[in-house]
Amino acid sequence: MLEIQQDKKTKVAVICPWLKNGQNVAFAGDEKMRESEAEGLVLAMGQEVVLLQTVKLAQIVPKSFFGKGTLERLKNECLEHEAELLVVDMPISAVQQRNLEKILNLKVIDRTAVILEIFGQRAHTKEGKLQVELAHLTYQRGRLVRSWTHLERQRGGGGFLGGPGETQIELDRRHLDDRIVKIKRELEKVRQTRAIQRSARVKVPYPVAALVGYTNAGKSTLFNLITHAQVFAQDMLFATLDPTMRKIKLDKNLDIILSDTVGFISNLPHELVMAFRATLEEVLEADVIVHVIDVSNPDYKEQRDDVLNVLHELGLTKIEFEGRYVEVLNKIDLLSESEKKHLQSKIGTRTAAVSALSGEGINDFLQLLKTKFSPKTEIKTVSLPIDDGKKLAEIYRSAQVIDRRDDGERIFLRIKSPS
Ligand SMILES: Nc1nc2c(ncn2[C@@H]2O[C@H](COP(=O)(O)OP(=O)(O)OP(=O)(O)O)[C@@H](O)[C@H]2O)c(=O)[nH]1
Ligand SMILES: [Mg+2]
Repeated sequence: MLEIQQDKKTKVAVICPWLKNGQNVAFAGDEKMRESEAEGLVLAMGQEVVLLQTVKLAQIVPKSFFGKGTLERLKNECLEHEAELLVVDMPISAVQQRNLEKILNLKVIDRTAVILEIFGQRAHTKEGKLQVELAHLTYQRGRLVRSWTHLERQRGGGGFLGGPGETQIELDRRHLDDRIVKIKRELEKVRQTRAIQRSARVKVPYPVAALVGYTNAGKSTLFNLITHAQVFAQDMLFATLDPTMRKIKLDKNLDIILSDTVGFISNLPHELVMAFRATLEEVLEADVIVHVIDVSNPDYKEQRDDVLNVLHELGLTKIEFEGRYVEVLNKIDLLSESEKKHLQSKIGTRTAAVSALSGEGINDFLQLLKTKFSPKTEIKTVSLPIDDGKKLAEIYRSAQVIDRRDDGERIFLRIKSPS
């Protein structure tokens, strides 16, 4: 992890490289949106941004990422703003990182390291922590191999800025491999425990609604408003890394569990995709999926598509969406009257426009949510051993099976049955 002092904010210079040849990071928005996202990440890390700029590049310089002229200018500007850390909003190699640090006389990290740091600060369940550590070790291991150039072998030994020698690298690599194996084993154990807990919860006849959406969309704020629970809600990206669940009463005879989840982000570093996806497992088992969208964000349509794509990739087919998908258009308090009118005129039967901050529209949303949990039927997930044919036949006889999955050992069924 980064050695950032907890009591004092680190002054950070944020540089967004913009490749002129179009080989850009897969970023949908324009320069301003990219800058504000990169700034958001650094703020989410708990640090202060003293310099924020887009740097146009004709190409990436293999050794130092930026060209000589740019580096000269950056060095001066970092000095002027007293920056203590430089964040490059793109993946950079270990060699580039070390050379940049040497030239700029400043600690340098890339986008992946920033997100890892945030995930590390936010993870609070055992599984979340293990996933982040695994992602971190994988990241470190990748850089160890890549940084092993002949130059470093010659140089040997060395402190932070010099390359480690061959033996050291071998040792480090073996050490990392050992840790990775150990963490994977621990993760497996935690997952098994969780599966048991989950099947225990299934026996409690509460259907589940999961809040999903882009980071900063307002999921935790909405969750708090509805549950009055004190979940960490702040103007930060990734305020939540682990799902949080609370029971709420939608109606006299309708108790459901509301589940808050980690936010999506575009262009997630590949080391983190697994860690992120694992946190979404819960979402797949939810009876109703509530997609929270920040309509005050100019980029909200792309963000909405991103989220839907990931849900599709995770195995939620269009048919599965039918009847169990709700959209919440959030932050309408930030829209002008005419924008609000326009939005409201387009609202369909599965959508509610709300402000999780002021409470406007929340009743409409709760009403809409209620319709998704029909009082006459109950949707629940049951699991049984894969070889229990008798029970399986019984379930098929007495209920309507909406979805069926198995993990090799157990079958998971989502069923609709009279309550
Ligand atoms: N103006 C306005 N701000 C809102 C509204 N809902 C949430 N916010 C603000 O948006 C910021 C992010 O809200 P969160 O609830 O933490 O967002 P989230 O979706 O849980 O974010 P992650 O946990 O990072 O995925 C906070 O500063 C909230 O106060 C709203 O309806 N109106
Ligand atoms: Mg949150």
